[in-house]
Amino acid sequence: MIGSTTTRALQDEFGISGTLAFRDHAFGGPVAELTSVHGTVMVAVQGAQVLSYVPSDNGEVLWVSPVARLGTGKALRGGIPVCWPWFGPHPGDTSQPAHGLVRASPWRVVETAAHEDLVRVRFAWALQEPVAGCPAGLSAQLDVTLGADLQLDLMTVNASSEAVELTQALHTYLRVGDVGGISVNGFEGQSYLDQLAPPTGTHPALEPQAGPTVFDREVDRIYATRIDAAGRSVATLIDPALARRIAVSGEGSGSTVVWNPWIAKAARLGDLGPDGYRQFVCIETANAAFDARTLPAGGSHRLTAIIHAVNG
Ligand code: TA6
Repeated sequence: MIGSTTTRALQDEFGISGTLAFRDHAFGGPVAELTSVHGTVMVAVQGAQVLSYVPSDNGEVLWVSPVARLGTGKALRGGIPVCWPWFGPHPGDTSQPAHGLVRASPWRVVETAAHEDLVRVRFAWALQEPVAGCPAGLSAQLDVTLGADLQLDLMTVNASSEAVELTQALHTYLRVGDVGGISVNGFEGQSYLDQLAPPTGTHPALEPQAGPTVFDREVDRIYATRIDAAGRSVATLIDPALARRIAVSGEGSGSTVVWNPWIAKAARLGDLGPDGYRQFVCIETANAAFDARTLPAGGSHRLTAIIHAVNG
């Protein structure tokens, strides 16, 4: 458990009576709890990782492994891990952790705010020295806002004197009634990079998506996201068993990762709990693979995910 004095200090400095409180979570670390007329959100200080989102008119939207723990030095399985400043394996250094540097690392709480029906907590993380090709001066800020939906804004600033190639994802684990009965709309006619296809040289083939995305095997795809005139994308999870639809909208993102490990990979991962693979699907708002972003010296980029659940 990260020291409860940390939690007490966070509560004293950033707590907002009746709407935002810090407490030690059973998973073993401090969390921020956001509460409003729209529902509740819980965010761990470790990884600035959203662990729960319960709208006032719906059930839990996110999935967290029943065997998840904070403070183990590993990313907690579930919720919305922040993959930054690279997505997947490090492009040049296999000794680096998958999905970047910050998922299992404590972030700094820098601000909290409550305004009308919005409640927000802001976290920050900054590279103090160069790591794996990422220069000191590269920093991230994550805003988690509870309103009529859940919004995450991941802002990257490159205050270094060199250009940085950034890949990243808000790796959202959505709770489902049974993964075999769901479908995901929004990628019909789009191309995707099949992460399960055997590597084929420097330019892996893009596959065409015909119809909704369904799950009867391991699925690990990086879709070229369809962007509207406002620069926004949307993927919709249809979940008949829970009688709900969940829209995952993105801004600043040209790629969306859709993943379910299915049986064999779930067994290899070993931290999903019994039949855990049937209880979630990941729809990840990203800048991944072909959608990497180059930040010039002094440049910045905002990646936004907006999650909204509707009954029916
Ligand atoms: O987002 C899909 C993915 O890259 C999969 O390939 C799988 O590795 C998943 O992320 C989980 O990665 P993790 O490092 O959290 O086990």
